[in-house]
Amino acid sequence: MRILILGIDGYLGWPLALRLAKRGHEVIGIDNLSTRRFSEEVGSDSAFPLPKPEDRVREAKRHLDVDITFYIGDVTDYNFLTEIMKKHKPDAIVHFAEQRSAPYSMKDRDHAVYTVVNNEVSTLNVIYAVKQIDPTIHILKMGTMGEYGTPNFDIPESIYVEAIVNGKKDKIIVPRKAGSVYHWTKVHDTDFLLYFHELWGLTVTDIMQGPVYGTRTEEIVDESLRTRFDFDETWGTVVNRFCVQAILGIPLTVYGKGGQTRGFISLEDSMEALTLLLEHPPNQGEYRVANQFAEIYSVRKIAEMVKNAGEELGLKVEIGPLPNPRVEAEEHYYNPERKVLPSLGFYPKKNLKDELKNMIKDLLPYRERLERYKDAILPKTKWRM
Ligand code: USQ
Repeated sequence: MRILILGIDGYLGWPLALRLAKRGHEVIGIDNLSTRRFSEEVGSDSAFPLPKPEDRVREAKRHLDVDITFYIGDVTDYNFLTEIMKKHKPDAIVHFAEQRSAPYSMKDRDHAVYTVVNNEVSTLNVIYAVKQIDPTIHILKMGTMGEYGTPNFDIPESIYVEAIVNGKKDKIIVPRKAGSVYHWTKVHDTDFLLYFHELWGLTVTDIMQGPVYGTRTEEIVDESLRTRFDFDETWGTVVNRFCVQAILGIPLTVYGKGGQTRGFISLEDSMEALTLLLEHPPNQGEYRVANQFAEIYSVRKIAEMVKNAGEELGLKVEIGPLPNPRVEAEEHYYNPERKVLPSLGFYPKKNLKDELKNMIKDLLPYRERLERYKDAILPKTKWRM
């Protein structure tokens, strides 16, 4: 297949490019390199130094013998996007080209507005470009489990549910309750995609993914192929952050009671799941929702697991609960359905306990580099300013 990855320079985009190219697909990518700039904006950087785009492409050729086409540009520029689509005629588009950080979206009005404009314009551009150029293209859209918040019902793997409202039954979109401006943009993406799918018969996979952790995939066989790894308060997600904190001797930053529970997935398993969804597209004109996670844990449990993994590797790790800078449920029910990926043959190969040790081992040689960005670790962004 010919696959266009929007956001190819990111934590998921780059390893997905390597995976798909290695499997014989033609991979074309676009990125505006915004995460590199935004990480600098908050006084941080990737734990692993990132090669320039042209060096990434060259190293992929050298180590994996694959050809990847990497364009620097912005998906919110409609002409740029459609020119590339006309040139490469993709069978599928993977849409990762969004601002992906909840704290970044909650810093102030400017960051909220940027997040909304970037994420919603990019999604609308993808929708209109597919309609204009080839409506049979499969759109694989990265959504988030966070669209639903933490409801007191089992999160279904479908877009509609039957509900009784004021005594009358109807089919309604599964209720969503996002917990940040970023998460709301993902809700709106789903609403736009669903609306235009119903208008124009677009073929869509809407992936509801939980937080991803990890440093490795099968294709990362050399330092030069590593994907970015963020650990600051804005761009790092909880597991990745805790591993770096364990190395730097910072008490693990459990927010509030730590009962916040999410569905986690390793980087390797995320790549496996995305590849399966691409290689087994839905029927033409179908809207498919896939809940993408492997194991469910609370933040408190993750902190205990990181502490154990760190101590087995000789680190002294403390857990240091902090007042929660976010507004979210700290003890709640959490039970998302998961049928679509298993029906395609997906079973997670990795588990958090083993991966934590691999992550800490991979990060330890970069301790000095991590020290440089230590000030960006403790949370400063507050939901209630
Ligand atoms: N948390 C802590 N301590 C920390 C960092 C986070 O206790 O140092 C807590 C947060 O309060 C939250 C949970 O851990 O309850 C997850 O936070 P996170 O920063 O790992 O993830 P989140 O902000 O939810 O966003 C990440 C990705 C986002 C993706 C989402 C999936 O950045 O792109 O959509 O995970 S989900 O969480 O299912 O919404």
